[in-house]
Amino acid sequence: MASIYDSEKDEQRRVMYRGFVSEVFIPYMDLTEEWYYRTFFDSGELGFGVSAVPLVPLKDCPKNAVFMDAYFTLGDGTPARTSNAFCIFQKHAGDITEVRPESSLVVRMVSAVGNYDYIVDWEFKQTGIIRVTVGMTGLLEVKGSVYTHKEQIHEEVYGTILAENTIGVNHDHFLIFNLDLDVDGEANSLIKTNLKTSRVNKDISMRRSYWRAESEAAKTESDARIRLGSGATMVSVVNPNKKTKIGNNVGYKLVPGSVAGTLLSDDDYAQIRGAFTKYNVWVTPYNETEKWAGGLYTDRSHGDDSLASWTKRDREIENKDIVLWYTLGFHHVPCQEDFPIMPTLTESFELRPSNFFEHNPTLYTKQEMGIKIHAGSTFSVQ
Ligand SMILES: [Cu+2]
Repeated sequence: MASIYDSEKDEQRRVMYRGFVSEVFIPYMDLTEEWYYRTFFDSGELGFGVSAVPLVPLKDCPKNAVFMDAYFTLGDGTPARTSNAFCIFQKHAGDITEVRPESSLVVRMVSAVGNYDYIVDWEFKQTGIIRVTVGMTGLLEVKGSVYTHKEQIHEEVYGTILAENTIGVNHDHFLIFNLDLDVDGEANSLIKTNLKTSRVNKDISMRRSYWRAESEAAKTESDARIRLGSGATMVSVVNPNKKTKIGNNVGYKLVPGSVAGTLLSDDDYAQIRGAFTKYNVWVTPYNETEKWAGGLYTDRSHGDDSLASWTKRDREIENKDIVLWYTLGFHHVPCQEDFPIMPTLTESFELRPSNFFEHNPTLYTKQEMGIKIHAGSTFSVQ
């Protein structure tokens, strides 16, 4: 749970009940017998949390980090422990915010799933911004080939020749986050803001066009399936029951990072199972059984127990405890520098206060300004 101390109101205000990586979907684009089925669900098939690696002090996390263990259940029901699965530290990156050094609280885990390593940072800033950063590195999934030079290749090889006899196969990385926001309380609504260009009549202004923001609350799940990309659609979660002094609904907006949608067709079996990639944003009413976007038994999934199928019920989502689902994604066409180990590629997104505070909260930052997260213990940034 993440809440932020509002120094003007002198109270802890809730922002997020829970947030986590729900699924990581990596479909490869090779049609051959040995490869066509390689459409990995790193969370549902392999376990994103189970694959968390023990973090090494001073290597994986800085000197001031505190470490926490993780507990999970093995296949036979016995409990198991991963030591140092998380580290939590105050970060002084040398960045500035409003003329003072920025400091933030970072919660980190690293999951080594198959051939890739994912470094996931949840960063809580004094501005109220929650920034989620995913660093990807590791070994490319490559295949052997008879070819030793690009000029020899006159057939579809589904990727790039990276070295002699080695092809790096094209694929996607989609990480879908389950973000159970509780913006200043449980009852929230999704607001879609569309920027629309309007023509201007000559007798009104010297200008011929301008854009205006049109906002509406999503009433049901089908209203909240959103494709991002052009920047003209913005998404925020507001508490419709709470307003600032001057009348705006308190809210948090999603500032997307790398936006990629699926390029596969709806009837492709990989896409039927990974249908949540069809939109970048979905919203569902909170339901404790709906945690895993690819379904509970992902490895046997036919797509009938997944985020895309749940939302077919088109439930009401206005002024309710809602979950925002956001997919961070990119298409990966391998290049030679990715071989044999890919340099870390970093992608991120933000949840950013939007009329949540009366003013820029950092202007009032004193020693007591802080961000509290509850993750078994309580930590705060001073
Ligand atoms: Cu990749």
